[in-house]
Amino acid sequence: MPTLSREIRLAARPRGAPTPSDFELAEREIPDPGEGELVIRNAFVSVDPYMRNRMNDVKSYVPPFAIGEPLTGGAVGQVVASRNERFAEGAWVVHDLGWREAALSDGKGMRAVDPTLAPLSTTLGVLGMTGMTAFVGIVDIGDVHDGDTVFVSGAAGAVGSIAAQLARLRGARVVGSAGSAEKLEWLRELGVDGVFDYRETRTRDALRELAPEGIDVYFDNVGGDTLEDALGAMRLRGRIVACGSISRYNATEALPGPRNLFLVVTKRLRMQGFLVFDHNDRFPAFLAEVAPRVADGTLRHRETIVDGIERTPEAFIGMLEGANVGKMLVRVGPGP
Ligand code: NAP
Ligand code: FER
Repeated sequence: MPTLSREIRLAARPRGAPTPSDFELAEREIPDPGEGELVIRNAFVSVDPYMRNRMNDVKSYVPPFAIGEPLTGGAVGQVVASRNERFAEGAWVVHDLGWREAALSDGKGMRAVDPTLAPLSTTLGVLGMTGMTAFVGIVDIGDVHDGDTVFVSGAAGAVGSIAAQLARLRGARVVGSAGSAEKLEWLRELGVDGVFDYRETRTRDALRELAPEGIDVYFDNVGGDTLEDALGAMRLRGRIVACGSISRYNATEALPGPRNLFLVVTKRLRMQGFLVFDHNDRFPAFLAEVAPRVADGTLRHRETIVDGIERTPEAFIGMLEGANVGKMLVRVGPGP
Protein backbone atom coordinates (compact mmCIF):
# COMPACT_ATOMS: atom_id res chain seq x y z
CA MET A 1 0.00 0.00 0.00
CA PRO A 2 1.47 3.41 -0.91
CA THR A 3 2.67 5.44 2.07
CA LEU A 4 1.83 9.11 2.59
CA SER A 5 4.90 11.08 3.57
CA ARG A 6 5.30 14.70 4.57
CA GLU A 7 8.51 16.36 3.42
CA ILE A 8 10.28 19.71 3.52
CA ARG A 9 11.02 21.31 0.17
CA LEU A 10 13.25 24.25 -0.63
CA ALA A 11 10.85 27.03 -1.61
CA ALA A 12 13.45 29.73 -2.28
CA ARG A 13 17.19 30.16 -2.03
CA PRO A 14 17.91 31.96 1.26
CA ARG A 15 19.53 35.40 1.06
CA GLY A 16 21.70 35.58 4.14
CA ALA A 17 20.22 33.79 7.14
CA PRO A 18 17.48 31.33 6.11
CA THR A 19 13.90 32.13 7.16
CA PRO A 20 10.85 29.83 7.45
CA SER A 21 9.47 31.10 4.13
CA ASP A 22 12.49 29.62 2.32
CA PHE A 23 10.94 26.21 3.06
CA GLU A 24 7.59 24.54 2.48
CA LEU A 25 5.90 21.50 3.95
CA ALA A 26 4.37 19.20 1.34
CA GLU A 27 2.97 15.71 1.09
CA ARG A 28 3.92 12.99 -1.33
CA GLU A 29 2.74 9.46 -1.95
CA ILE A 30 5.58 6.94 -1.71
CA PRO A 31 4.82 4.05 -4.07
CA ASP A 32 5.35 0.41 -3.23
CA PRO A 33 8.91 -0.71 -3.93
CA GLY A 34 9.71 -2.03 -7.37
CA GLU A 35 12.32 -4.69 -8.06
CA GLY A 36 15.50 -3.84 -6.08
CA GLU A 37 13.82 -1.00 -4.18
CA LEU A 38 12.74 -0.45 -0.59
CA VAL A 39 10.71 2.00 1.46
CA ILE A 40 12.17 3.59 4.59
CA ARG A 41 10.18 5.25 7.37
CA ASN A 42 12.47 7.76 9.05
CA ALA A 43 12.83 8.09 12.82
CA PHE A 44 15.32 11.00 12.90
CA VAL A 45 16.52 13.45 10.30
CA SER A 46 19.65 15.52 10.72
CA VAL A 47 20.08 19.26 10.21
CA ASP A 48 23.69 20.09 9.37
CA PRO A 49 25.56 23.32 8.65
CA TYR A 50 26.78 22.12 5.22
CA MET A 51 23.16 22.04 4.05
CA ARG A 52 23.16 25.85 4.15
CA ASN A 53 25.88 25.84 1.47
CA ARG A 54 23.89 23.50 -0.74
CA MET A 55 20.96 25.94 -0.64
CA ASN A 56 23.04 28.41 -2.67
CA ASP A 57 23.14 28.09 -6.42
CA VAL A 58 26.80 27.08 -6.56
CA LYS A 59 28.19 23.73 -7.53
CA SER A 60 30.51 21.91 -5.14
CA TYR A 61 31.20 18.20 -4.83
CA VAL A 62 27.45 17.74 -5.21
CA PRO A 63 24.91 19.88 -7.08
CA PRO A 64 22.90 22.45 -5.08
CA PHE A 65 19.45 21.59 -3.72
CA ALA A 66 16.77 22.18 -6.32
CA ILE A 67 13.89 24.58 -5.69
CA GLY A 68 10.62 22.72 -5.15
CA GLU A 69 12.38 19.46 -4.28
CA PRO A 70 12.68 17.85 -0.84
CA LEU A 71 16.02 18.46 0.84
CA THR A 72 18.36 15.53 1.23
CA GLY A 73 20.48 15.01 4.31
CA GLY A 74 21.44 12.46 6.92
CA ALA A 75 18.60 10.35 8.30
CA VAL A 76 17.98 7.06 10.09
CA GLY A 77 14.89 4.94 9.65
CA GLN A 78 13.42 1.50 9.32
CA VAL A 79 12.86 -0.46 6.14
CA VAL A 80 9.08 -1.00 6.07
CA ALA A 81 8.83 -2.73 2.68
CA SER A 82 11.62 -4.26 0.67
CA ARG A 83 12.32 -5.86 -2.67
CA ASN A 84 16.04 -5.22 -2.15
CA GLU A 85 18.23 -8.20 -1.35
CA ARG A 86 20.70 -6.25 0.86
CA PHE A 87 18.17 -4.69 3.24
CA ALA A 88 15.28 -6.75 4.57
CA GLU A 89 12.04 -5.40 5.94
CA GLY A 90 12.58 -4.42 9.59
CA ALA A 91 16.24 -3.38 9.14
CA TRP A 92 17.39 0.01 10.48
CA VAL A 93 19.42 2.08 8.06
CA VAL A 94 21.37 5.33 7.93
CA HIS A 95 21.01 7.04 4.58
CA ASP A 96 20.82 10.47 2.97
CA LEU A 97 17.11 10.85 2.18
CA GLY A 98 16.37 13.13 5.09
CA TRP A 99 13.86 15.97 5.67
CA ARG A 100 10.94 13.63 4.91
CA GLU A 101 8.94 11.05 6.82
CA ALA A 102 9.37 8.23 4.32
CA ALA A 103 11.40 7.58 1.19
CA LEU A 104 11.77 5.15 -1.69
CA SER A 105 15.37 4.04 -2.24
CA ASP A 106 17.38 1.64 -4.36
CA GLY A 107 19.56 0.94 -1.31
CA LYS A 108 22.64 2.72 -2.68
CA GLY A 109 24.68 4.63 -0.09
CA MET A 110 22.75 3.07 2.77
CA ARG A 111 24.35 1.57 5.88
CA ALA A 112 22.62 -0.88 8.21
CA VAL A 113 22.82 -0.10 11.95
CA ASP A 114 22.05 -2.19 15.01
CA PRO A 115 19.57 -0.24 17.16
CA THR A 116 20.27 -2.43 20.20
CA LEU A 117 23.89 -1.21 20.54
CA ALA A 118 23.19 2.46 21.28
CA PRO A 119 20.23 4.84 21.08
CA LEU A 120 19.22 5.22 17.44
CA SER A 121 19.83 8.98 17.40
CA THR A 122 23.55 8.45 18.03
CA THR A 123 23.90 7.04 14.50
CA LEU A 124 23.50 10.62 13.22
CA GLY A 125 25.62 12.23 15.93
CA VAL A 126 28.38 10.97 18.15
CA LEU A 127 28.51 7.56 16.40
CA GLY A 128 27.76 8.97 12.96
CA MET A 129 28.91 11.70 10.63
CA THR A 130 29.60 14.41 13.20
CA GLY A 131 31.50 12.15 15.65
CA MET A 132 33.50 10.78 12.74
CA THR A 133 34.37 14.34 11.67
CA ALA A 134 35.73 15.05 15.14
CA PHE A 135 37.75 11.83 15.09
CA VAL A 136 39.30 12.39 11.66
CA GLY A 137 40.02 16.02 12.51
CA ILE A 138 41.68 15.39 15.86
CA VAL A 139 43.47 12.11 15.10
CA ASP A 140 44.38 12.20 11.41
CA ILE A 141 44.47 15.87 10.42
CA GLY A 142 45.46 17.47 13.73
CA ASP A 143 47.71 14.64 14.94
CA VAL A 144 46.89 15.71 18.49
CA HIS A 145 49.07 14.14 21.15
CA ASP A 146 50.05 14.31 24.78
CA GLY A 147 51.07 17.76 25.94
CA ASP A 148 49.46 19.69 23.08
CA THR A 149 47.35 22.73 23.77
CA VAL A 150 44.28 22.54 21.53
CA PHE A 151 41.73 25.26 20.85
CA VAL A 152 38.31 24.14 19.59
CA SER A 153 35.79 26.74 18.41
CA GLY A 154 32.11 25.79 18.28
CA ALA A 155 33.07 23.54 21.18
CA ALA A 156 29.55 22.86 22.47
CA GLY A 157 28.27 21.72 19.08
CA ALA A 158 28.01 18.24 17.60
CA VAL A 159 31.51 18.09 16.14
CA GLY A 160 33.20 20.43 18.60
CA SER A 161 32.08 18.70 21.80
CA ILE A 162 33.45 15.38 20.58
CA ALA A 163 36.63 16.94 19.17
CA ALA A 164 37.31 18.63 22.52
CA GLN A 165 36.90 15.37 24.44
CA LEU A 166 38.94 13.30 21.98
CA ALA A 167 41.75 15.84 22.30
CA ARG A 168 41.63 15.56 26.09
CA LEU A 169 41.61 11.77 25.92
CA ARG A 170 44.83 12.06 23.89
CA GLY A 171 46.44 14.01 26.70
CA ALA A 172 45.94 17.52 25.38
CA ARG A 173 45.00 20.63 27.32
CA VAL A 174 41.85 22.01 25.68
CA VAL A 175 40.40 25.49 25.39
CA GLY A 176 36.88 25.74 23.96
CA SER A 177 34.65 28.59 22.84
CA ALA A 178 30.86 28.65 22.60
CA GLY A 179 28.00 31.13 22.57
CA SER A 180 26.16 30.85 25.90
CA ALA A 181 26.67 30.41 29.65
CA GLU A 182 24.79 27.09 29.56
CA LYS A 183 27.17 25.80 26.89
CA LEU A 184 30.23 26.89 28.88
CA GLU A 185 28.89 25.12 31.95
CA TRP A 186 28.51 21.89 29.99
CA LEU A 187 32.02 22.22 28.58
CA ARG A 188 33.38 22.56 32.11
CA GLU A 189 31.48 19.38 33.05
CA LEU A 190 33.16 17.62 30.13
CA GLY A 191 36.53 18.57 31.58
CA VAL A 192 37.43 21.23 29.02
CA ASP A 193 40.29 23.09 30.71
CA GLY A 194 39.52 26.65 29.63
CA VAL A 195 36.25 28.00 28.24
CA PHE A 196 35.02 31.34 27.00
CA ASP A 197 31.93 32.89 25.41
CA TYR A 198 33.05 34.38 22.10
CA ARG A 199 30.06 36.73 22.16
CA GLU A 200 31.41 38.34 25.33
CA THR A 201 35.17 38.06 25.05
CA ARG A 202 37.18 38.51 21.91
CA THR A 203 39.00 35.30 21.00
CA ARG A 204 42.38 37.08 20.94
CA ASP A 205 42.01 38.23 24.54
CA ALA A 206 40.57 34.94 25.77
CA LEU A 207 43.42 32.92 24.25
CA ARG A 208 46.00 35.26 25.75
CA GLU A 209 44.56 34.45 29.16
CA LEU A 210 43.61 30.78 28.76
CA ALA A 211 46.56 29.66 26.63
CA PRO A 212 49.34 32.11 27.46
CA GLU A 213 51.98 29.83 25.91
CA GLY A 214 50.02 29.62 22.67
CA ILE A 215 48.20 26.78 20.95
CA ASP A 216 49.59 23.77 19.08
CA VAL A 217 46.38 22.80 17.31
CA TYR A 218 43.40 24.90 16.32
CA PHE A 219 40.28 22.88 15.40
CA ASP A 220 38.39 25.47 13.36
CA ASN A 221 34.61 25.15 13.11
CA VAL A 222 33.99 28.85 12.74
CA GLY A 223 36.47 30.70 10.47
CA GLY A 224 36.37 34.50 10.17
CA ASP A 225 37.72 36.61 13.02
CA THR A 226 38.09 33.53 15.21
CA LEU A 227 40.52 32.03 12.71
CA GLU A 228 42.44 35.28 12.51
CA ASP A 229 42.77 35.43 16.29
CA ALA A 230 43.74 31.75 16.51
CA LEU A 231 46.47 32.30 13.89
CA GLY A 232 47.88 34.96 16.15
CA ALA A 233 47.98 32.51 19.07
CA MET A 234 49.53 29.57 17.18
CA ARG A 235 52.85 28.20 18.37
CA LEU A 236 55.71 27.34 16.02
CA ARG A 237 54.89 24.35 13.77
CA GLY A 238 51.29 24.28 14.95
CA ARG A 239 48.47 22.67 12.98
CA ILE A 240 45.17 24.21 11.96
CA VAL A 241 42.41 21.67 11.32
CA ALA A 242 40.09 23.47 8.88
CA CYS A 243 36.80 21.70 9.58
CA GLY A 244 34.23 24.41 8.87
CA SER A 245 33.59 28.11 8.69
CA ILE A 246 30.09 28.54 10.05
CA SER A 247 30.49 32.27 10.75
CA ARG A 248 30.45 32.73 6.95
CA TYR A 249 27.77 30.34 5.71
CA ASN A 250 25.12 33.06 5.59
CA ALA A 251 27.40 35.64 3.95
CA THR A 252 25.94 37.33 0.87
CA GLU A 253 29.30 38.42 -0.55
CA ALA A 254 32.87 37.18 -0.55
CA LEU A 255 34.57 38.15 2.71
CA PRO A 256 38.27 38.87 3.22
CA GLY A 257 40.40 36.08 4.66
CA PRO A 258 42.55 36.36 7.78
CA ARG A 259 44.69 39.48 7.51
CA ASN A 260 47.55 37.72 9.26
CA LEU A 261 47.72 34.65 7.01
CA PHE A 262 51.44 35.28 6.50
CA LEU A 263 51.88 33.83 10.01
CA VAL A 264 51.48 30.43 8.34
CA VAL A 265 54.92 31.06 6.82
CA THR A 266 56.75 32.58 9.74
CA LYS A 267 55.39 30.12 12.29
CA ARG A 268 55.80 27.16 9.87
CA LEU A 269 52.15 26.21 10.36
CA ARG A 270 50.28 23.47 8.58
CA MET A 271 46.67 24.30 7.78
CA GLN A 272 44.66 21.46 6.29
CA GLY A 273 41.05 21.26 5.26
CA PHE A 274 39.21 17.96 5.08
CA LEU A 275 35.79 16.54 4.29
CA VAL A 276 34.65 13.62 6.35
CA PHE A 277 33.17 11.91 3.25
CA ASP A 278 36.71 11.29 1.94
CA HIS A 279 37.66 9.26 5.00
CA ASN A 280 35.20 6.35 5.00
CA ASP A 281 38.10 3.92 5.39
CA ARG A 282 38.53 5.32 8.92
CA PHE A 283 34.97 4.54 10.00
CA PRO A 284 35.82 1.15 11.61
CA ALA A 285 38.73 2.69 13.57
CA PHE A 286 36.46 5.55 14.63
CA LEU A 287 33.73 3.21 15.90
CA ALA A 288 36.26 0.95 17.62
CA GLU A 289 37.63 3.89 19.61
CA VAL A 290 34.53 5.98 20.21
CA ALA A 291 31.65 3.50 20.67
CA PRO A 292 33.09 1.83 23.82
CA ARG A 293 33.80 5.26 25.32
CA VAL A 294 30.24 6.39 24.66
CA ALA A 295 28.99 3.16 26.21
CA ASP A 296 31.13 3.49 29.36
CA GLY A 297 30.54 7.22 29.72
CA THR A 298 34.16 8.37 29.34
CA LEU A 299 33.02 10.27 26.25
CA ARG A 300 29.83 12.21 26.71
CA HIS A 301 27.47 13.71 24.20
CA ARG A 302 24.26 15.66 24.10
CA GLU A 303 21.46 16.00 21.59
CA THR A 304 18.90 18.71 21.10
CA ILE A 305 15.82 17.05 19.65
CA VAL A 306 12.93 18.85 17.99
CA ASP A 307 9.72 16.90 17.29
CA GLY A 308 7.90 16.74 13.96
CA ILE A 309 8.96 16.96 10.32
CA GLU A 310 7.14 20.30 10.07
CA ARG A 311 9.63 21.77 12.55
CA THR A 312 12.73 20.80 10.54
CA PRO A 313 13.26 24.31 9.12
CA GLU A 314 12.96 25.73 12.64
CA ALA A 315 15.55 23.20 13.88
CA PHE A 316 17.89 24.04 11.02
CA ILE A 317 17.56 27.80 11.47
CA GLY A 318 17.95 27.35 15.23
CA MET A 319 21.11 25.27 14.79
CA LEU A 320 22.69 27.99 12.66
CA GLU A 321 21.88 30.50 15.41
CA GLY A 322 23.20 28.31 18.24
CA ALA A 323 19.92 26.95 19.69
CA ASN A 324 21.46 23.48 20.00
CA VAL A 325 23.69 21.98 22.65
CA GLY A 326 25.45 19.01 21.03
CA LYS A 327 23.82 17.49 17.96
CA MET A 328 20.61 19.02 16.59
CA LEU A 329 18.12 16.40 15.33
CA VAL A 330 14.48 16.20 14.35
CA ARG A 331 12.37 13.22 15.44
CA VAL A 332 9.94 12.44 12.62
CA GLY A 333 8.71 8.96 13.46
CA PRO A 334 8.80 6.08 15.95
CA GLY A 335 12.08 4.46 16.94
CA PRO A 336 12.83 0.80 17.66
P1 NAP B 1 27.03 22.50 15.57
O1 NAP B 1 28.33 23.02 16.08
O2 NAP B 1 26.35 21.44 16.35
O3 NAP B 1 26.00 23.69 15.36
C1 NAP B 1 26.40 24.89 14.81
C2 NAP B 1 26.90 25.84 15.91
O4 NAP B 1 27.65 26.88 15.33
C3 NAP B 1 25.78 26.57 16.63
O5 NAP B 1 25.25 25.78 17.66
C4 NAP B 1 26.46 27.83 17.14
O6 NAP B 1 26.87 27.64 18.48
C5 NAP B 1 27.70 27.95 16.25
N1 NAP B 1 27.74 29.21 15.50
C6 NAP B 1 26.81 29.71 14.66
N2 NAP B 1 27.21 30.89 14.15
C7 NAP B 1 28.41 31.15 14.71
C8 NAP B 1 29.35 32.23 14.59
N3 NAP B 1 29.11 33.29 13.80
N4 NAP B 1 30.49 32.16 15.31
C9 NAP B 1 30.74 31.12 16.11
N5 NAP B 1 29.89 30.06 16.26
C10 NAP B 1 28.76 30.09 15.56
O7 NAP B 1 27.24 22.01 14.07
P2 NAP B 1 28.19 20.80 13.62
O8 NAP B 1 27.39 19.91 12.77
O9 NAP B 1 28.90 20.26 14.78
O10 NAP B 1 29.23 21.57 12.67
C11 NAP B 1 30.25 22.34 13.24
C12 NAP B 1 31.23 22.78 12.15
O11 NAP B 1 31.83 21.63 11.57
C13 NAP B 1 30.58 23.54 11.01
O12 NAP B 1 31.48 24.52 10.56
C14 NAP B 1 30.41 22.48 9.95
O13 NAP B 1 30.34 23.02 8.66
C15 NAP B 1 31.65 21.67 10.17
N6 NAP B 1 31.59 20.29 9.68
C16 NAP B 1 32.55 19.92 8.81
C17 NAP B 1 32.58 18.64 8.33
C18 NAP B 1 33.68 18.24 7.38
O14 NAP B 1 33.60 17.19 6.80
N7 NAP B 1 34.71 19.06 7.24
C19 NAP B 1 31.61 17.70 8.74
C20 NAP B 1 30.63 18.13 9.66
C21 NAP B 1 30.64 19.42 10.13
P3 NAP B 1 27.25 28.89 19.45
O15 NAP B 1 26.13 29.02 20.42
O16 NAP B 1 28.51 28.46 20.09
O17 NAP B 1 27.37 30.10 18.58
C1 FER C 1 30.46 20.95 6.04
C2 FER C 1 30.74 22.09 5.34
C3 FER C 1 31.04 22.01 3.99
C4 FER C 1 30.48 19.69 5.40
C5 FER C 1 30.77 19.62 4.07
C6 FER C 1 31.05 20.77 3.35
C7 FER C 1 30.11 17.41 5.68
C8 FER C 1 31.35 20.66 1.92
C9 FER C 1 31.25 21.71 1.08
C10 FER C 1 31.60 21.62 -0.36
O1 FER C 1 32.12 20.61 -0.81
O2 FER C 1 31.36 22.59 -1.03
O3 FER C 1 30.13 20.99 7.35
O4 FER C 1 30.15 18.65 6.20
